[in-house]
Amino acid sequence: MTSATPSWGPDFAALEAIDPDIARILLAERDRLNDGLQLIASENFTSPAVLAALGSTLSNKYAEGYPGRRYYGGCEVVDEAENLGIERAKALFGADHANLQPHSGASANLAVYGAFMKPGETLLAMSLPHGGHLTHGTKVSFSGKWFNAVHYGVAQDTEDIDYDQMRDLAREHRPKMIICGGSAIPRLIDFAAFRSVADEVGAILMVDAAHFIGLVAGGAIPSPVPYADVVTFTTHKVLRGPRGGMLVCKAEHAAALDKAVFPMMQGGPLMHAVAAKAVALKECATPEYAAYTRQVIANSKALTAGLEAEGMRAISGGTDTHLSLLDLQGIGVTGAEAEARAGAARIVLNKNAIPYDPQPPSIASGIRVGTPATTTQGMDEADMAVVARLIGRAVRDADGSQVADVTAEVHALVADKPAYAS
Ligand code: DSN
Repeated sequence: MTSATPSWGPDFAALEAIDPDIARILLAERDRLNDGLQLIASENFTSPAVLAALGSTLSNKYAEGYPGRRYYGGCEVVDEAENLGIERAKALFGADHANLQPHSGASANLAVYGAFMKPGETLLAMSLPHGGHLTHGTKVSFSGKWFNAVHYGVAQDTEDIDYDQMRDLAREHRPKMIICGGSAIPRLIDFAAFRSVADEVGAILMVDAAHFIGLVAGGAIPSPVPYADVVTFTTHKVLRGPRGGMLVCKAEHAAALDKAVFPMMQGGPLMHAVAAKAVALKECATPEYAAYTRQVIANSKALTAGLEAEGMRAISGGTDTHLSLLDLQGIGVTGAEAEARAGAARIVLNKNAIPYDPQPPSIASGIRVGTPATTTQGMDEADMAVVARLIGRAVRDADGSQVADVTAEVHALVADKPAYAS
């Protein structure tokens, strides 16, 4: 079989020839993305340029260490990629220092704990059922097994972060580290408030910005970088880069955090992923990306308003970001039912616990929806109004009688705005 692409780059024909099963799966996943609405708040459609870097010969290189200080020969080329990425990250976020090597957000968080904490010491973070994250001290994670985790939540009336509770817990427990950020927080976070509490009790402030760092990169929401000792994030959410992690920090913490990423927590970096992160950071520095991030939020607000009109209650009364959390108790549907019914009509979203949820997490009373992916494919507020109506129909469709109709409308909506060209 001949190939139109050179032997050193992504070569789909070669893959088809060698492994037709995996080739078929790759096409099936592209078709799945094109065939419906992707509303998982933590997902996006990364660019062909990022995918090209991921599918490159940089995947071959061992490069333990950092640019100019490696434990292997032949790193002069990958050094250039990592240096470009570091400089782009520093410029984009106004940070003193950046590390692009964490394999994931969890790895980045692990490195921060490694740099600043010893087993048994105390961290203060948002509780997972209120919107936090697995790696912020839950009992099933290393972070909850190795450290004494204390959790703040949202206030019952506002459903926004309970800053008074956070401050009181910090004063009582004197944590070594305070963490803000999470995976289901629709509202802006008051980083100055966290900084002032961290200063008062002598704690390190870590912001896990995985969900919203892309909005920061585009200038659509305020940045945590001036306030935090260290900001960790994933690179594949709104930021629209490859799957992976990253951190930026103040100069005084650079050496400790670099040592914690390598050699404390990781071995060889994934240089193809590091290069792909550099590509994404370049894309994020453009006016087009800034406009994209503003549209992500506009779409999120429109989708949330539409879902409220469908009888779903927006936790905290709305959203300032790319995601919202909807309480479905008022329409008598569980999160698990909603996820399954929407999925049957090619609308992909996830069930999610809501604060003070009476249901277990496997059922949940809510759903989480986000607009990074649909905005990448060019949808606007008018499209979101249609999407909200389709979700409303799908999640109420207990007997499946609406599946064909709703699926047809989903297909009409995505027909001229595919995630990826076929
Ligand atoms: N699993 C990610 C999310 O969906 O938000 C967080 O790690």
